[in-house]
Amino acid sequence: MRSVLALILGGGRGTRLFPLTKARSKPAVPVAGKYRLIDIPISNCINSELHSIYVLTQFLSVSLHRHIANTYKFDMFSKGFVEVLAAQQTNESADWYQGTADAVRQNISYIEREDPDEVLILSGDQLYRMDFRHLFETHRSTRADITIAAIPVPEKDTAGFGLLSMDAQSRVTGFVEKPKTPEERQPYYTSADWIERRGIECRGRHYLANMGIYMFKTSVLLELLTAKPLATDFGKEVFPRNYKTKNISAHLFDGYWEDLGTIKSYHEASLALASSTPPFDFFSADGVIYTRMRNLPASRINGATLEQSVVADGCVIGADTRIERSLIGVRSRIGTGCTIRDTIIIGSDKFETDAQRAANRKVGRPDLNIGDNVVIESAILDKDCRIGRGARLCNRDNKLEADGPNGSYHIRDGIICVPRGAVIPEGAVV
Ligand code: ADQ
Ligand code: ADP
Repeated sequence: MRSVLALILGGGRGTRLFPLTKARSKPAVPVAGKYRLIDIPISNCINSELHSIYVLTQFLSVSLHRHIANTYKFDMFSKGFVEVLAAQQTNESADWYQGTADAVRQNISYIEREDPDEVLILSGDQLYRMDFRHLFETHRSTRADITIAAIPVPEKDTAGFGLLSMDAQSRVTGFVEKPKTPEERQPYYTSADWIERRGIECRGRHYLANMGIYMFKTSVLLELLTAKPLATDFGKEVFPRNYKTKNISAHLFDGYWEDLGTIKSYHEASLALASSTPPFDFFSADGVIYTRMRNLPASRINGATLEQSVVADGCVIGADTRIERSLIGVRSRIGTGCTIRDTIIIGSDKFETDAQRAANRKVGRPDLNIGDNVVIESAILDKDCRIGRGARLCNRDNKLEADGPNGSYHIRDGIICVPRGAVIPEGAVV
């Protein structure tokens, strides 16, 4: 894998994950109690012996930079790097990255400097475990210009994906980005026989979806990115324009793979991790997911009841609190007598001292995280939020979209999101 350079697409404007992206770039969004989104693709790269990695992001937050610099260190004998390339004003461009292809084009000088044979382009907002060496084998053995990772999906799940059609030799013969009508989808129907001959059970999944994971021969990537008219996106322009003239192959994948790019999918996939049979296994010995080491104490739980929940390090959970199907992130402090269901609590950056808690009382400010007798259902609480005692966050009016006073909360897809550092006063009802 020494000839391969990885580029991780760290997100556009991040509107789909708002308010988690209100004050941080997408790769820095916390996930699974103690990780950040960027840890997933970087860990996949490291586990595939791929050690040259750039992360392309729209803005460079201090916390993202610190996270990457402190987590991914290569020693002097194993050459490698993980570096963040933020969209910036240069002589050639004064814009943010306009799309995925544009993001890569704006960093061509970094690709040329590394001079790799292949460039692996990855999405930064997916939860999966893949050994990219297998993709590389497919790419080399089919002598492809481009290899796209593809997963079979049923027709009902096709709306958000690019679809591929394939010939008997596993060459891509067609590509359509997010088809809307049955007529547009129809040419992409793949027979069970075709899929099963490649060792994958079809189970009604007759469409091959583009996973947003691409391996390019470097010369072909540079040619396609500089061809006029300039392409903005891989899915919208580069593949539909070039599948006829370039040799594109597909690498089939049949494991767990989930998008975390919207509030709804982030909420669903996170809660699935807390179930008794999680579809993605953080405990797996092959394919460790790395993150920054924190020297946190083990969690202290006193008379609480937890069901299908995950609790990270450094948490304190009070008596008579009931937590169901929830994910409790680092340094969370939860009071007594609470009920928490279907909720992700991201946690805190620090612990409050007794003196700080006494000071909170004086100014009438709730303590960090969750006070006593709070009820929360179907929510995402970002870092350092303060939920006053007796508050109820249950989306009482069943709203799909709403914004609370002074940005104290936002409801997206029916999920209550409390932004980083927000305060919900004592006894409030949302
Ligand atoms: P989308 O899911 O719509 O479709 P897209 O918006 O192209 O994804 O983003 C792909 C990745 O690039 C994401 O990780 C995103 O955060 C990142 N990204 C987007 N815009 C960016 C920008 N301007 N700068 C930096 N990073 C950016 C794509 C394909 C589909 C395919 C799905 C699979 O187009 O064909 O099926 O991914 O998820
Ligand atoms: P987390 O992953 O725990 O959310 P953050 O990067 O957001 O970590 O930082 C959490 C807290 O720890 C912040 O107060 C930050 O200033 C501090 N911190 C993080 N990394 C370091 C470091 N390398 N040195 C000193 N303080 C740090």
